[in-house]
Amino acid sequence: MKNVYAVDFKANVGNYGNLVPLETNHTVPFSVKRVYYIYGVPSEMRRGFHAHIGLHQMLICVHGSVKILTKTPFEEEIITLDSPTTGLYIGPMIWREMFDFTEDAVLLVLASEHYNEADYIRDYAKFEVMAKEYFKEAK
Ligand code: T46
Repeated sequence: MKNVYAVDFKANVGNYGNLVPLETNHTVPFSVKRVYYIYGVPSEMRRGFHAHIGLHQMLICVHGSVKILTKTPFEEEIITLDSPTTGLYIGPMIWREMFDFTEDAVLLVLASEHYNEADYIRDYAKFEVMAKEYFKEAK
């Protein structure tokens, strides 16, 4: 779907273990200004429920698994992230919800900007109006 896609990262696999390099403006399609990770999420908990106005992010479940719902007013998708070699790029104006975290899940996120609450759209009705306009113009 628009502004969302999965990326396969190449792992250096050796008998001494595996290594996955991530390079900004290359395998990660933006410059990274912030990194955070989410873990210890109870299995019945759902997080997210927002979109971003301008932020670009790459989500990687480096341990365990989690499902990610991405949504615009026109389409929606659910992807399971369960590999440290898979990234999910999420660009601007995408509603996201994260759920079904396994107990051992660690969701690593690379972000293009520093934390800024003003970039969040946390009201779905407001998101729908803004996203309809955004995707009409982005056609
Ligand atoms: C996103 C999904 C995938 C900070 O202080 N700094 C930060 O960099 C972040 C990301 C959050 N916070 C604070 C703000 C809240 O008080 O941490 C608390 C939890 O954040 P939030 O409820 O936004 O967490 P999620 O899991 O719903 O969403 C997060 C990101 O905020 C969001 O950008 O796309 O993960």
